[in-house]
Amino acid sequence: MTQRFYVTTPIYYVNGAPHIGHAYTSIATDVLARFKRLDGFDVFFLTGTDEHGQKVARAAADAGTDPQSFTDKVSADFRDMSDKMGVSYDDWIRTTEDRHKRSCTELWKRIAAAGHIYLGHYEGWYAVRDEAFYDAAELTTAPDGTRLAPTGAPVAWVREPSYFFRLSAFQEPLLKLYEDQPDFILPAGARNELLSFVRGGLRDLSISRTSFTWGIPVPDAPGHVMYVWLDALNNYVTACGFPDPDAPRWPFWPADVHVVGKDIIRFHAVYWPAFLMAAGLPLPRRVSSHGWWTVAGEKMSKSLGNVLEPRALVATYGLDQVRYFLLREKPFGGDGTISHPAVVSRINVELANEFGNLAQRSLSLIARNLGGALPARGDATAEDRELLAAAAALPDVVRGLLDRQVFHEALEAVWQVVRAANAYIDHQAPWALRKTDMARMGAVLRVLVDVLRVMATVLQPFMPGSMARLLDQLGVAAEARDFAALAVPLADGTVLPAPAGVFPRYVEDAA
Ligand code: ME8
Repeated sequence: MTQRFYVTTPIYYVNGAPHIGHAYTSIATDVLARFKRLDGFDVFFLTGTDEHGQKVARAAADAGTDPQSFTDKVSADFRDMSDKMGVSYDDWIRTTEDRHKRSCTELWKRIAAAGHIYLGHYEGWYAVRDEAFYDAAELTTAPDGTRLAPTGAPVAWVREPSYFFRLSAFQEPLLKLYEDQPDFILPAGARNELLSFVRGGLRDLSISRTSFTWGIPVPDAPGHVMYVWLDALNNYVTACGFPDPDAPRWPFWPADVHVVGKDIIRFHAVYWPAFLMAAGLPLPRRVSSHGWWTVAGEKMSKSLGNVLEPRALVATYGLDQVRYFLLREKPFGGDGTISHPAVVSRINVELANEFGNLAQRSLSLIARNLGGALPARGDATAEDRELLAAAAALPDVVRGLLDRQVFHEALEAVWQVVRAANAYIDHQAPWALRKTDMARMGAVLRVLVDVLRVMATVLQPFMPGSMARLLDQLGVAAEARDFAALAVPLADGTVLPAPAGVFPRYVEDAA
């Protein structure tokens, strides 16, 4: 039976325009989805938008529109951005859809029926920007007297009737979860932080609000709307058809990986499993968190005017170049910075020189000297065998690394083979063999084509468009590009199309 794989991005708040941070999460998740598809899995890849709550309601009011028209417009813009970034999602969920309202109502009822919800009064600090409650002890005071959350978001004192979720009852079950599934939270740094947070004790969580109406009504409780995080997290089961056990996608639950930024790990690794335990539903297998992008060392902000628009970056550098940079430049779990020279260097050194030139040199020697016909392998030398073995190991190596979401290590593993192949071509010098030993020249070029084929195949999830063009040039049929197809050698004598560079150098505009 085909194995299933369910992977998600966070659903993005529609209070403003998409930026490179959102694109980053979606591209990383896309790489996982594409890899698993090539590995023969039945994949469900979910993304979408988080549309309720005070933050979005305020943004709509500031724009002078009603929240529904506002969210329609911004959600469509996020969707356009995802499409332009090559994000191959299978479903685009919006929390204002009826299917989601039905699903949240049912989730609430199950948690309530199990005795985990009670009515009380909330009094405390709330940050609309984070849609989160904070303890007084966590706050700092700005020079102008404003009280600030640890994230820098201003907080306001809130006092209103509220339903509470008995989060305190889940401290032990959560600690047991983290212990039984040591990889439930990755990377280890994020896990350790969360462990000490949960060990410190959990307070019951306010899960309804009465001071505004832009949310999903709490069943049988006029005036209460659900806390936006309860609503938002539940999107992951809504998309599987919850509460219908016969929904075609229900077998995808529980999710294999929720990819999230480090800012929202607590919601995904504490609140979400606790809600699911309370409702008697299976828990996701992994929450994988990533670090933060800054722009030339500065936090992106509207006031600094340095917010990077993903579609504009693609127009400047090219889609696959941007995708490659984001996953290569920094360790997934750590922070990193984007700057023009850093992007240009990755493009010109690694993509154009090391990888693109290798393909171009090999394929043009075949075109010029062999009429474009794919040469046969010769008797393998030790060098041939070493390079071929390094390439043949790549699918397994990359699979192992992507199963732990260490994207930069996966690309580094491929690049070790790229560098080895460059050393090989320089040492074998097929252009010189042309005059002395045509048979050996053919054998060397065939080794290079076979190695390029494996590299292009495993790089498809990262750079789908460019690798499709390269696989065309290598004579690999469109239906033979998954990992299983690597077992079948290319046919000797296949006439390859005329080679054309896949990665142009980035040349600074003289103007
Ligand atoms: O938190 N660097 O939505 P959101 C890297 N709606 N990633 C970044 C980033 C940056 N500078 N800025 C944002 C929400 N991100 C909730 C989620 S899920 C049930 C609800 C990414 O629009 C990162 O993945 O604020 C972060 O988690 C996400 O955008 C937050 O998007």
